[in-house]
Amino acid sequence: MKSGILAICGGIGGAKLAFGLSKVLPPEELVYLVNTGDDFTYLNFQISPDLDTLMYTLAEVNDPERGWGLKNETWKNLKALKEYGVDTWFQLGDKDLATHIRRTQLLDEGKKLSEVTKLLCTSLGVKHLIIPMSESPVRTIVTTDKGKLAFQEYFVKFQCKPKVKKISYIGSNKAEIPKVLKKLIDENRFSGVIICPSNPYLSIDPILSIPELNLFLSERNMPVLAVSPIINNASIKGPTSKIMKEMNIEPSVKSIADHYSGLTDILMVDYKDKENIPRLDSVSFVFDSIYMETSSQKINLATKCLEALEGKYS
Ligand code: FO1
Repeated sequence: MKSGILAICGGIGGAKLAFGLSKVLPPEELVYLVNTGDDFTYLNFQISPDLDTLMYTLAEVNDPERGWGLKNETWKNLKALKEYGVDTWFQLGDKDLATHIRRTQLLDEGKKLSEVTKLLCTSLGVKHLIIPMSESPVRTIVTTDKGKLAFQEYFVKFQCKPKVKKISYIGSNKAEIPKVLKKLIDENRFSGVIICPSNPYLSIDPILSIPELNLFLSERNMPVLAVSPIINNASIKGPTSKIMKEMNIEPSVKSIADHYSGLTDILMVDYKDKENIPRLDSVSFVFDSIYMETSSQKINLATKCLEALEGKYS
């Protein structure tokens, strides 16, 4: 890669913009850095939900309705496990299961998560490089009124119902940054960074909690643009605004601007929030329609983000 964009993302919201970007920039000009704080071991398989959501999305085999997993999925294995009395609170589809079997097999052979991700992506025809934030485990732990919960317990088993008190990222201080990412950073290959509209606390902060990656963004020599996950004081989808309220943070674009303060230069917000913009010297705001459902909305927003990074809005 000569000089390109680093897109930081995790989860379903982030994958929408990530898809748009993949349609605008070729693999030589775009790399994805993905949250692995949601990863866990389930039924002895190594599961990396955010890596898979992005991989399936770019391969265009994702299920658009559920947001996660594969389209045209079947659930025979899940049904059979249930018949054996297995607690199947985390649903693995038959085809999706192949991804987890293969990932676990390759990791057991001693391959790094970044290598495994590349191999899986190649098999699915994904040409853009997807890099996990860490080779070693970094785990998001949600402290709630029901106690400490591992991310997937909080998110899937308890469906984000417990009240969030604190979110921690265990292992981030000794995270092993993938060599391929280190090299791109050291060689100044990025001309801009886009933080996708993923949940800031659950999907982006695990990445920012890794000291080396935080330093890369704080001491940046290229512009960083973040897309707000909030429109009109509510999350676009998912539990972002619920979590913000529980942590006594007002769900607003101002709070998002404060959250990313020092790490971003540009915040892309929805036209609907034009009246809610705080005066901040460090951040410039750009406006567009940031709700994405169709492919053309995703491509449009990706194009607008790139134009904003190029200074076309300033
Ligand atoms: N999300 C659910 O709400 N229920 C599930 O049973 C579930 C299974 C699942 C399996 C594989 C996978 O890659 C993702 C899966 N997800 C499921 C989504 C996942 O929990 C979340 O999208 C992310 O971790 C949040 O970014």
